[in-house]
Amino acid sequence: MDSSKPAKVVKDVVEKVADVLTPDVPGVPGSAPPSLAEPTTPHDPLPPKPEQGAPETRTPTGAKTGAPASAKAQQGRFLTTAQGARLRDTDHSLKAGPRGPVLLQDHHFREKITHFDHERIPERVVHARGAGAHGVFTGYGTADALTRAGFLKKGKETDVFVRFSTVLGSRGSADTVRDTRGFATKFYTDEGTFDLVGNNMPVFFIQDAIKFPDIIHAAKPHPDREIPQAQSAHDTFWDFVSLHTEAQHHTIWNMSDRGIPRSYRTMEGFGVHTFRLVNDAGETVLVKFHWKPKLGVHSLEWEEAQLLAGIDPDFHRRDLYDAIEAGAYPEWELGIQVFPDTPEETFAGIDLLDPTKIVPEELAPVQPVGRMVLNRTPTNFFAETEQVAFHLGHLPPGIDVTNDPLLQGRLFSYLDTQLTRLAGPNFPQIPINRPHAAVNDMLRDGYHQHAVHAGVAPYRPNSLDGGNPFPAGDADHAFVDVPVTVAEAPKVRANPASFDDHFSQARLFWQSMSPVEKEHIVRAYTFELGKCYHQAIKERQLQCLADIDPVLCAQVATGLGLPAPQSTRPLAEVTPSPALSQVGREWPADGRMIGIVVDEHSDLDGLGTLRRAVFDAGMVPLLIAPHGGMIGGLPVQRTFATGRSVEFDALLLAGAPAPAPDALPARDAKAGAPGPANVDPRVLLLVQECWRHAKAIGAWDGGVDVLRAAGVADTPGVVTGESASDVLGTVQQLMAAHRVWQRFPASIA
Ligand code: HDE
Repeated sequence: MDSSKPAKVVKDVVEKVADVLTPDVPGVPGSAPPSLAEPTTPHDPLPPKPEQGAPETRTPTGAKTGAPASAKAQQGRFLTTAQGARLRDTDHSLKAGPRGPVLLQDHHFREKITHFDHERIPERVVHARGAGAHGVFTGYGTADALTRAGFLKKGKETDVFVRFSTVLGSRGSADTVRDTRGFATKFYTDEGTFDLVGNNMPVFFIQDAIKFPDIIHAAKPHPDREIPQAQSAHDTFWDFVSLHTEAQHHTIWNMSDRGIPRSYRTMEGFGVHTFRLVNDAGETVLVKFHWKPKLGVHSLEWEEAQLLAGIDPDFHRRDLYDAIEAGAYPEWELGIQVFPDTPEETFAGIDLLDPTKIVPEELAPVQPVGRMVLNRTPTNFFAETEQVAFHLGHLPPGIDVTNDPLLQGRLFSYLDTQLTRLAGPNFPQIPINRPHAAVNDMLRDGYHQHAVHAGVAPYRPNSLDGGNPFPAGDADHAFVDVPVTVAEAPKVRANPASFDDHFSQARLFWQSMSPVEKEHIVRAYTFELGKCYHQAIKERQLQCLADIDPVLCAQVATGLGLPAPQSTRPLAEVTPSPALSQVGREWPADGRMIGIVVDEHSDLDGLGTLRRAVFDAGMVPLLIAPHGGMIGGLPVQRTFATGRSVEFDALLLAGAPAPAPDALPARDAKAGAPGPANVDPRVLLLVQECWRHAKAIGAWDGGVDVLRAAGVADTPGVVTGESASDVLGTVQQLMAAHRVWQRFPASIA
């Protein structure tokens, strides 16, 4: 499929986004709410979607058995029991008289309540909070010389399902917490499912999977009070990472803006480990996988993230679904860094088996091998997003693993965890997990067996089922384990000596940041360590920071009110990697949200033209007015009571609304005296927050008075003019850089 849309389509798309975000307004064509009365005429359910079907039952040779493909989720017009008996009442339990006790014989009551009692399954032990989407991957054919994997061939389209997640929080936790994000992709390839189970950061806290319970126990809420939720800002996390110094590189990524993405759509993804590709000739290369977002890598500002956790805890989930449902499909390119498969398994002196190390893109460029477009939201969250089961051992021919000890341990964990989470070994038969390749295994029985296997000989060799199933030959695209030589070595519990360098790449990351990104990192460490109760933990982490960079250490120490320790080791000479910085480039502003503050005195005729101009620029205008309903013949999407700055990427002020009756009186913070009384205080807050979060602001007419009242007129990134058309173009240009970076004080060089 081709998502490169002509301008007209983009315009339709953003209009649809605005519709999605527009509440129903009585009397407006196309937005009349449905009747509030309960419908009583029986009619068919919504047509089932393909994924609602249960797995087909097949013979050992792969042919359909003819047995019914089991029940669809919803059939027929009438309410039934789980056994299909029609019901006439589901609102009253069977009682001995209207005031009598409920009878044990009420089988419908017992079925309904028993099923309800068991609706919840264990949440994922990590990555419990997530959001998923369907899409399509199209290969470029650029990796043909390196791998036999068919889904990477030129023009080949493969269905995918992606689940994004946070790591630490429970299922109901907020989206915008500071954390690593999961980026797991299931490619339903013709040659078997491939799961690329990555993160939005290219390194990990530990080098050996046996440490995973340690880092997770340290980062999860304290076992006594079960707080804090979805946070690393607490003693046990910092206790562990300051003692276990191999975690320092991943930790500085978490403390950077990467830990608080603006959107799932603006995240990079990384396979983290080094994988091995093998081509038809059996030749191999080592690779690292990267996802590059079309919209660039962008983040929230920490205060925005904190506000959003309360104002809209579902911010990332909503953003993903709104964009897809409006047709503004999120897009990434899949790329690989390629390294020769040498016995040392190193590149430019970097150990490729060490998952706490990156290979800078300047040394090994990321080469695009395909493109992914997410174009469909799940039909049912539980059935798809909750039940999807990823596993690193889901590999198609042409992609194999390496000896990275973290990767090796994950090969055990992901299969194991599904046995508890999805209650048994038949989870591959759940519709979302079903391979799109033909399956003919000899696995039988077990809890929740949905397939009705025919034949009598699920073993090999056999003659009774005609010898089926047969091993695939060389020409049949079988998975072949690459016969890598394993060096003769003693069995030991030890790491290679090259794994001992824990600081030089954390320093490389720090040195690659722009001043404003460094400032954010300092603030993040200061916040997180400031939340710790134990002085010794803060001091120990400051020692680690001193071994990363003395400037970083000194700044955080100042914030904590502690002395900055000296480095205990020589600081590595590093060459910064500009590719690690998010600042300094320009990106498309597609799908960005523009808030437009209007009131009854605004140039209402010009409003329609303004909205059109924002649409035409590929962005989404949201009108913010003192009241709901309509203004100037246009629907109001946010009121001063429901809108908050964190939702918008830029703000336009087309009016100076006076305080509405539901506004709190404005007060001057210092004196407790009345503030600028002529502007609604919520508009002032909107403007001041947007300014603080370095968002572009444009104003004309009465809007210019609001800028003055808010104290932000004539500052960087605040544009004024005679009319909307004067300011919109400049605001748009400012947005290409994501934020007005010069508004942040850059005290660190
Ligand atoms: Fe995971 N991880 N992990 N992890 N991980 C899980 O599997 C584990 C690691 C990642 O959306 C679990 O099905 C171990 C690195 C993602 O369903 C579990 C180790 C990376 C997801 C598990 C790691 C990840 C998981 C929990 C250390 C990035 C969510 C539920 C060796 C490359 C997948 C589940 C989804 C989920 C184990 C480290 C990414 C327990 C033992 C490194 C994106 O199996």
